Amino acid sequence: MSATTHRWGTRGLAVLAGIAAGGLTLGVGELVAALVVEPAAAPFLAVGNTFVDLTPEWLKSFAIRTFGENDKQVLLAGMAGVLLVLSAAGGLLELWRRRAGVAVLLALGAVAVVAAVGRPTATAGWVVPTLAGVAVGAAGLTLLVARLRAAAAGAGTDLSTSDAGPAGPGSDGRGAEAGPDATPDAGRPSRRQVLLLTAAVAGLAVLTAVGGRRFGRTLADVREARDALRLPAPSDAAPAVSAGTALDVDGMTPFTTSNRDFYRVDTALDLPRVVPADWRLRIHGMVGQEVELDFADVLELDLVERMITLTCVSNEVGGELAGNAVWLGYPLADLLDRADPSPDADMVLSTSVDGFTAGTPLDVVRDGRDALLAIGMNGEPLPVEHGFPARLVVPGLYGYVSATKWVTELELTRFDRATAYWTDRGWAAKAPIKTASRIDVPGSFAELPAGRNIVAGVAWAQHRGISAVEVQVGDGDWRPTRLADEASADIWRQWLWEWDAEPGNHTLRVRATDGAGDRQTDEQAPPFPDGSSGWHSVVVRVV
Ligand SMILES: Nc1nc2c(c(=O)[nH]1)N[C@H]1C(S)=C(S)[C@@H](COP(=O)(O)O)O[C@H]1N2
Ligand SMILES: [Mo]
Repeated sequence: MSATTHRWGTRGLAVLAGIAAGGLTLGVGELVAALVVEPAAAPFLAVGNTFVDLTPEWLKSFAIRTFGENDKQVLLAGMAGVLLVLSAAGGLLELWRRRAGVAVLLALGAVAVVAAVGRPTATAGWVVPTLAGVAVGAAGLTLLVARLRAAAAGAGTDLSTSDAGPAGPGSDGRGAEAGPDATPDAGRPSRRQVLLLTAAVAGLAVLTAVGGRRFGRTLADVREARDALRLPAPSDAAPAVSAGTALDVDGMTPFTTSNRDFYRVDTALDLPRVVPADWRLRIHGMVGQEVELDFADVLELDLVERMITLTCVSNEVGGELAGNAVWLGYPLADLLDRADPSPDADMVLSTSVDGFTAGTPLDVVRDGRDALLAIGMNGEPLPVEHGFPARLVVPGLYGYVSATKWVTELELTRFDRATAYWTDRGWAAKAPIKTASRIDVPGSFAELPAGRNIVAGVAWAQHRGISAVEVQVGDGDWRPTRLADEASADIWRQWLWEWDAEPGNHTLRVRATDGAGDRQTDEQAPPFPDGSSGWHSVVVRVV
C-alpha cells in the first residue's frame, strides 16, 4: 500500500470517527433527555423546534407548498444531513490538529444549548442533555482520532500530529521519523482495530439514541393510554348526518372527514406525549379564582357532541386544509365561568404542553357558539396528532387563533397585553374564517365527455353559514347550484350543478354567498396575514 493510499485510508477513518462521535453526542443527548429531563430537551429536537420557530414566512410557505404534510420529515432529514457533514468535518479537523474537531462539537453544542434553554417550556435542566452529549462525544472523538494517529504512525503514514504547527492536510510532515520502513511497535493499534473501535462507538451511538426513544414517556405509552380510554356518552349528541346534507358524488370530498384523513397543522416536530393521568388544565390570569381540572374531572362533566368544520389560515384558494368532524367536549364558556373571568379580560390565551399559544377573543367564546374543550373526535378519543388528550375547537375562527391542541393552560388576559405564537410572527390577532368555496369535481385538467357532467364541491363560512353557491363557465353567466341541506352554520355545505358541456377547453369558477348575504370576494389574497381569498377555478377539456 502506498503512503498516499494510507493517507486517504486515514482520512476516511477520521471521517467515520467524526460521524460516530457526532452520533454518540446526539445519542447520549437523547438518552439523558429522556431519563432526566424530557424528550424535547434533547439537542436534536431542541435545535429542530427552534428552527421551526425561526423559519421566516416565505420559507415556511414554500415548505408547506412543496412538501405538504411531509415538511417535518424533510426538515429532520435536512438537519441530519447537515450534522453528518459537520461531524465528518470534525473528524478530519481533529486529525489535522488535536482539539480542532472537539471545537466543532463544542460549537454545535453551544448552538444546541442556546436552542434548548430558549424553548418556551424549558427549565435550567434543559442544558444537561446537550452538555452530557458533548462531553461523551468529545471523549469519543479524542479517543478515536488518537488511536487513529497511533495506527497511522505505526503504518508509516505521513501525518501532521503537531499541537502547535499549522500543518494542514496534505502538508509534508515528519516523513522520516515514521517512514515506510519503521517497525510498528506493539502498543500501536492496527487500522482494523481503529475501525472496530469506531464501529463500537457508532454502535453505542445507536444504542443510546434508541434507548432515549424508549425510556421515559414513549409514543407507545400514549397510544396505549388512548386505546384504554373510554369516552362517556354525550349528554347532548350531535344529530346524525341526514341524507340531504351529504351528496353522493364520485370524487367528492366526504362530508365527514375521517380522523385519518383530517389535515394536520402544527409546529411540533415530535408529537407531544401526554397521558390523561398526567394532564391538567389550569385556568388563570384575570379571574376571580384560579381553577385546575384533571382529566377525570373533565370526564365527569356534561359533555356535548358537535359537528364543526375546522380550517387552517394557511389554506390556499382551492386547498385542502379544512376538515369536518364530530367533536365531543365541554362548552368553553361554561368552563371559563368557573374561574369567574374579570369583565376587563377580552382574550383567552391558550397554551399547549409544547409551548404553542393562541389568543381567542373572549366575546366570541361567549356569544353562544359551540366553542369546546374537546376530548373526542368522530367517536374516538382525540388522535395523538390532533391534540390528545384535550384541545380547543372554536367554530368560525381559523385554527391558529383558537384550536390549541394538547392544551394545558387557559389564561384570561387582554389583546393589548398579550400576543400568541403566530401573532408574534405577523399574522392577524383576530382571524374569523373567510367565506370560501371549492370545486372538487371535476378535478383540474380533467378530460370530460361532452354532454351532461356533474360539477360539485363544498363551501364554508363557519358560523355565518352558506346561503348560495354559483358556478360560471368561461365568461358565461353565473348559475345557481343546488345546495345540499345545511347541517349547521358551523359546518361546510356541499353543492352540485349539472353542466351540459360542449367540446373545448373551459374554465369553471365557483363563488359562495354566506348566511348574511355577503358574497365571497374575488380579490385574490395569499394566506398571510389573515387567510386567502379569491374564487377557485379549474380548467377542464371536454371532448
Ligand atoms: N399545540 C398546537 N396546537 C395547534 C397548532 C400548533 O402548532 N400547536 N396549530 C394550530 C393550527 S394553525 C391549526 S389550523 C389547527 C389544526 O388542527 P389539526 O391539526 O387537528 O387539523 O391546530 C391549531 N392548534
Ligand atoms: Mo392553521
